[in-house]
Amino acid sequence: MKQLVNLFVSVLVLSAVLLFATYRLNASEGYSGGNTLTIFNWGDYIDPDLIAEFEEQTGITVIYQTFDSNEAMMTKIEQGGTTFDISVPSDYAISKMKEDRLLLPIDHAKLPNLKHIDPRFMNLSFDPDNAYSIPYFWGTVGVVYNRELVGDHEFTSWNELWDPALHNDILLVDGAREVMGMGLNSLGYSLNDKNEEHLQEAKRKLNELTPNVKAIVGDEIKMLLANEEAAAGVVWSGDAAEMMWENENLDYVVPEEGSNVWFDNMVIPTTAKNIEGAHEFINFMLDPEIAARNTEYVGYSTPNAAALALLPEDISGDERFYPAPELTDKLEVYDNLGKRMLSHYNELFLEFKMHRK
Ligand code: N2P
Repeated sequence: MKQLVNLFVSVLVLSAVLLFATYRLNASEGYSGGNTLTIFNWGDYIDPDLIAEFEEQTGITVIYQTFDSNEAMMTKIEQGGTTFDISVPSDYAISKMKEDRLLLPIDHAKLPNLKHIDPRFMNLSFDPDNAYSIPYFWGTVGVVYNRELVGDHEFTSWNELWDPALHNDILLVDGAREVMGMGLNSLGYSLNDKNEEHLQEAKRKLNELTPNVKAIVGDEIKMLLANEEAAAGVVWSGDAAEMMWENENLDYVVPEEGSNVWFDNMVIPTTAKNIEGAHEFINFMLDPEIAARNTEYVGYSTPNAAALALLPEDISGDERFYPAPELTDKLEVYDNLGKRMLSHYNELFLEFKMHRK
């Protein structure tokens, strides 16, 4: 009898262990059974306190994962097999994901806070009527530079980055569209150019920049420039804003030949399991007070008019990060260049990276 009891206890313990292991496995794969919400966002792109507050308010448990490029994010979602209830692609990636049927329609009736978004950021060409995407942050691509380290340069032209005096002293954000776009813009071409000769010319021009490039980096770019490890960097505007809070020698400019204006929007991918929770999260992030706190934490520009009104004047009135529409109208949004051309841009960027080795 004692043996039988022992066996029974062992079986019970084993089942409990197995049950727990399965639960852990599911959780780590982003399984959205139960009341969980899996969010897939850019690195350093949310105030972590807000996630905790959302969990508290709704009883939903958030599983949070990050990516560092639209391309990496799209590949992961295309592969399927992982639950993502929310993602935050940029304009051209939204257009591509729509085309590839990777997005679910968003029910505006569930978003009472949508009214706070400035109409200037609604109905943009990549998603007319915002049927699949809701504004999160927006910004530009430009040059952050350290006034103490760059001599007379003010980077009103991209071409100033090629000055031999900046040998091994510049950093580039690790983005294919950003770096190729800069190469094309520096030659006076569009950052959506599909002409093969122009693209090859841009790559040759980028190769010539190699001696000045200290590193091509992700989110660490903020820390490196704030710590004066390099004199200048090609960055997204919000990262520049964050660095400038840390180091007052830094300034940010969008060169005159042109650059990119981008829009990152929240979407619900077809991999979603908690569609209700996804709407709750979007509406939560649209709340003016929440959006204002997120903006102060992250440094990027908010498309939420009511949130902007809550921010201190030194943020909302800074024209480097809230340029007037007349200025942003002169900048280009990345086009969805189509599968083949997007891969080609990636290849050329990779070749440029290899050239440095
Ligand atoms: C934040 C990344 C910003 C994304 N680390 C620009 N689209």
